[in-house]
Amino acid sequence: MRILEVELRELRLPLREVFEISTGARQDRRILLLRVFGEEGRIGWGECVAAEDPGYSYETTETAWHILNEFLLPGLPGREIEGPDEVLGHVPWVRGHPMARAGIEMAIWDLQAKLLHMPLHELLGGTGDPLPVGVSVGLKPSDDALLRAVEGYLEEGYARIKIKIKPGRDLEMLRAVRDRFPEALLMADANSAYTLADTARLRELDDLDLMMIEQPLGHEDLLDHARLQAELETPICLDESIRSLGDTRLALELDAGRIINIKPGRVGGFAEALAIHDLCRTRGVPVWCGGMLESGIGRAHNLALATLAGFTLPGDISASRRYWARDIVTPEFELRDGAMPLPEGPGIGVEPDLPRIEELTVRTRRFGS
Ligand code: OSB
Ligand code: MG
Repeated sequence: MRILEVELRELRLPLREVFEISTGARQDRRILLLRVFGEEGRIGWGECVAAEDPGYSYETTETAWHILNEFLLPGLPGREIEGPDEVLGHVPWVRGHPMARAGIEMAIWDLQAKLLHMPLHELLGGTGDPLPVGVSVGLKPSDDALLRAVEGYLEEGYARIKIKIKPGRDLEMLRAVRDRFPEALLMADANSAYTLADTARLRELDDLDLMMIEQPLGHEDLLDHARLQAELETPICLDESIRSLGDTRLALELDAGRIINIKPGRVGGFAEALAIHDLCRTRGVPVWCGGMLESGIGRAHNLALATLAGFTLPGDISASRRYWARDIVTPEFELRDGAMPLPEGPGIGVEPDLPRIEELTVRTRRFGS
């Protein structure tokens, strides 16, 4: 596969509503999109999941722009590669920055799938069946507002509801949701808001029949997660702590969590995500696909990955309108009968709306022309 040209652009896309988690609130997304031009006029698309601020990971839109623009992209056009595994073969010395890497790696997967005339999910080794999916609900100003939101999402057909928590907005709030929806598949996500000193409080969550509690402790603290898991019945799911296969090996060895949230955009792309998936599958550890408030492009990538057999739990792959007044792909992602249908076309299977993307773009760099 020959890479002819690469394009990096930043666009601004406002969320329909504020999304608040324990580390802060988001409204205006600064999204990096990658476009890779291959032979036969085929074009692969990728999205970098880095956020506006370093509240989830050290990477930001700005650091990812820097790493892609200065190091990852300039040497790529003109190269002939066997497949996505080789996309960063010209810069094997670059360390870290998995979100920046993933943006370009996942674009190459899309391009390869298109060159092979097959849907991305097939190239990744998954199926084309519609998937039950979940939704992530941010911190709300009141329990009432949260209950209304949860009710709405259950009516729309989401299979599982994830609720953001933080100290002071946890036990009582979750109990109100559990009392109101006794049968719902519920889980909580703390985004690292607690420490081991909160163990007694977190143990009280065991009564609420949660599927899991996601990333309760520090983003780099596997050892404390292992100590906490030993005290909890509720499985811990790791998100921020898992940036690579190596992190996953260590986490499973330590029993720091019993479920893994795989976000391909967080772990450096699909190759690493597949390796994590395979390891977890061998160990009998369930995985699911998380999200990073992606546009329809990143959402399409996530959905394709989530069709693999080890993804036994619903992912954070909600409909376009959960986040966007209007998505940048057609058709938009929509639930049908409580499941997310897979697009059928080659590659990511949805068409980026180029005129609209142009309108939203604030800066662009082209490599290879
Ligand atoms: O912790 O999973 C998270 C969004 C941004 C940053 C971190 C997280 C999230 C979400 C939303 O929970 C997932 C989504 O629907 O895209
Ligand atoms: Mg999370």
